[in-house]
Amino acid sequence: MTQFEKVFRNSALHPKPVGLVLQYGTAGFRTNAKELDHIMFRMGLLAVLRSKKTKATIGVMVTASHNPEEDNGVKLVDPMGEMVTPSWEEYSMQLANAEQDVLLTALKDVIEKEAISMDQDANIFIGKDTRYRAYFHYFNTQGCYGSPTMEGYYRKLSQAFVQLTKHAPNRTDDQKHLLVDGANGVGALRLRDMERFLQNQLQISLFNDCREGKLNFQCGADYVKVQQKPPQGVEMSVGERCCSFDGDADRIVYYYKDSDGCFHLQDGDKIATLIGTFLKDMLTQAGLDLQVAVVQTAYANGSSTRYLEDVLKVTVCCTKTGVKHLHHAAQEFDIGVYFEANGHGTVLFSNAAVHKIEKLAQDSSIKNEKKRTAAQLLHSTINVINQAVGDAISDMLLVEGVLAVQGLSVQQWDAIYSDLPNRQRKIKVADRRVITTTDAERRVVTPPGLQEAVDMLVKKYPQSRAFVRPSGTEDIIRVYAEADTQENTDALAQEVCLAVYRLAGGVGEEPKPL
Ligand code: G16
Repeated sequence: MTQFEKVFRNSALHPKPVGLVLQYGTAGFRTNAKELDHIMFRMGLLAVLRSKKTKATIGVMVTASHNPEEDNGVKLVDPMGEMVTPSWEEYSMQLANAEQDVLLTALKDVIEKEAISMDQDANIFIGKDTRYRAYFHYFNTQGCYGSPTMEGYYRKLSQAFVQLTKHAPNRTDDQKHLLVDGANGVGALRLRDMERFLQNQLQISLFNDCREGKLNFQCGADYVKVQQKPPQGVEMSVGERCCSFDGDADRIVYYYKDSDGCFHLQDGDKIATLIGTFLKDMLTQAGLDLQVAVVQTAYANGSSTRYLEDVLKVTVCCTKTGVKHLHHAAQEFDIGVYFEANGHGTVLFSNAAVHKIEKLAQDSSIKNEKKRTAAQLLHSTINVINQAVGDAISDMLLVEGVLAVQGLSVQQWDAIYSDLPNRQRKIKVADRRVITTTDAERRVVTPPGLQEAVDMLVKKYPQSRAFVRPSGTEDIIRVYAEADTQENTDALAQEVCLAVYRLAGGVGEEPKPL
């Protein structure tokens, strides 16, 4: 039996529901797990082709990240850890949506267009989160994932973190203490394993750690960010530093409670600002002339953008939602800090920047201690960061390291700038594809009249901004609003929701004020 005959026979065991069409969205295919059987099979095929083409290991990530537990998803990861290149997103949709009888034609089309040698070996790494529907036995993994890689990761990051904190001696136990909400996801399991490598430089109290409770349910980074309240199951005292991961541990947000019981959120924008400020400080002290840029999306709080541009004086770019877009933009600079407000991000250093920093950090002839220390700190910063697409644990270690070195409490970090009140809402419509956008998703193109309605509403409130975009991971429209007060923000968000409901085919009950 030929390879293609085997593919055809096995694909029949994972049939595509006739007529079902799925899009490769913000972070791959993502929907109710019941609809994904054929997708998993077909993405296995595509991963093999991508590996043969690149002659390198390809990643297959089986996760629906922040979505509820009954959803699942899959995305392909290119050799350097980036999301798969856009032309291959197209191929993935061709394969995913091909009816059963033309699947082989679609497969052969990719092989031909990309001139893939089928004699080349393929190597696939598979990752999954803690969802119970994580099927991945379809893939030919050739035994290429396992514990040695995890230990390597723990050791590398922990050593870099310990190096960073050497420059922050005499920290009290309180300062070393961090509450972590693991969202009952994979990050909780990994963090438990990793703790022993941290040499007591971080003392973690872990909550929502998979022992009980559902993945992402009333916990996790998305819940905390969107609801603007602490997760269930975390016992916070006044002023204690807390953070939440999401289900697949690629997002992180921080928060604390003040003496009046008010909740304060430090989201991706605050993290980017903290890191950007630290890097600029260190570069100045080290006497290195490297350009730092911060990449954000439309969700970035207006105050953060103003602070970065006017006070910190760094270049700020805005891209469409999705790590793949931010990552690409950040690669254009010596040092590109990118974070989505939802806590997804990392820092990229160009090869030239790494080279300059390494050279300086190893230069024993430097007499100026401040300069030497700054170079070493920059060097440890590079090592603590996961430059692939970031992850919550490495981001957490970087934030903890920066706070320690700068001697900042969570309240002092929060006081760097004040967020404008903001609100995110979700609206259900019959077909979310009716809304198309432009200008990094800040303006609506279709349906006609919707952008004009949003513009009119925004004019009613001081310091306000609002936008509307279809989600690429959930079957909904997202609405974002910010204004001078929470009351005005909520009123604006409500009015924009109504405009979407009326002009873009809302379903179910009309949106109500929160
Ligand atoms: C994914 C993407 C993020 C994006 C988020 C929401 O996150 O990786 O870049 O911000 O979806 O996207 P959307 O608004 O299009 O639904 P995660 O953490 O769910 O993988």
